[in-house]
Amino acid sequence: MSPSAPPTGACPRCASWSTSGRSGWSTREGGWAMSESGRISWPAQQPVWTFDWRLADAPDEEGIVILGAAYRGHQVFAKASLPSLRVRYEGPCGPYKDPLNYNNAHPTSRCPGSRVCVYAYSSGGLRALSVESYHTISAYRLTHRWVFWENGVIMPRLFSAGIQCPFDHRHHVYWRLDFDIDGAGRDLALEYNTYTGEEGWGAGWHPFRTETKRLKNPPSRRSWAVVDLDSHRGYHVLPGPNDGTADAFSASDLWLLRYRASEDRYGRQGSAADDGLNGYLNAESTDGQDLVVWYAAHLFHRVAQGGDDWHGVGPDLVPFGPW
Ligand SMILES: [Cu+2]
Repeated sequence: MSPSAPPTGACPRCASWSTSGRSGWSTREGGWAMSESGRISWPAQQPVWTFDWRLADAPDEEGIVILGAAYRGHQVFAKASLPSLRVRYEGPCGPYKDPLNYNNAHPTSRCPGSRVCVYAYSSGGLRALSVESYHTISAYRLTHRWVFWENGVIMPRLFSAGIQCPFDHRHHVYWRLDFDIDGAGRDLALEYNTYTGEEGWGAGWHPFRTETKRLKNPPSRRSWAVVDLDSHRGYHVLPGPNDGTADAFSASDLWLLRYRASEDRYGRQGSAADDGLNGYLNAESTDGQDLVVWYAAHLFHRVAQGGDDWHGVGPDLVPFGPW
């Protein structure tokens, strides 16, 4: 049995999807790095989600990567990943960049044979498939999870516990969402605010036709969406309740970029001191283009809450239109 074989023995419900897992030595550059990867078609009967996943070591360390995801046969992502996780202390430590990779991932009791654990569950009458990895970096314990619901909702999540340095701090989590809704081109991103009028996209919605960076703004219920201009299928990007707002160290909450292969740096995005994303903003058109959305959450850890206090962040990605 390979280390990443489907954990059917450990999880009675694992029989409800078909997956092929494997581990091996390779990277996109042909180098020597361990990885674990697999293919999902879930549920096995009448699949609603199909995608590949991969968890690799350096230099491709970007948490669990989701590749070629399709919902009900329509493409959603070319790739979704977590290429940067930075932490800044209100004290004399760091800042640090904490890569989520194969090497610092560990099997858990739910999936003792693999570092990426795939399991199904039900909540509120809906079924979901979870793909997660558990990591330790120094004193930190981190869980990276993608949840795919049968109604199309996707929940990227990062959970963290453990105190590395006894000061309050924020973990800044950057998800890269390379949307390719119904294919790579013809996508448009919009922003919702309660104060925006009717501009042809429904009350409150304003389209962004060039690259931009944005902040969260809860008073105007600010959120975002990406829509395919031909099929009118799209996804909302809804900030999570604990995702926080940018600060001087991590200065934006969302970047809207035109896809450029050179701007996918895998796990080497930015540094501990700088997320490096503003350099990609060069006023390129985002009107009906191949788009990439970076979403940042800012997870606050108050040291007085202790090292066993788990906190989680992440947006909800909610489909709309005729999926
Ligand atoms: Cu922390």
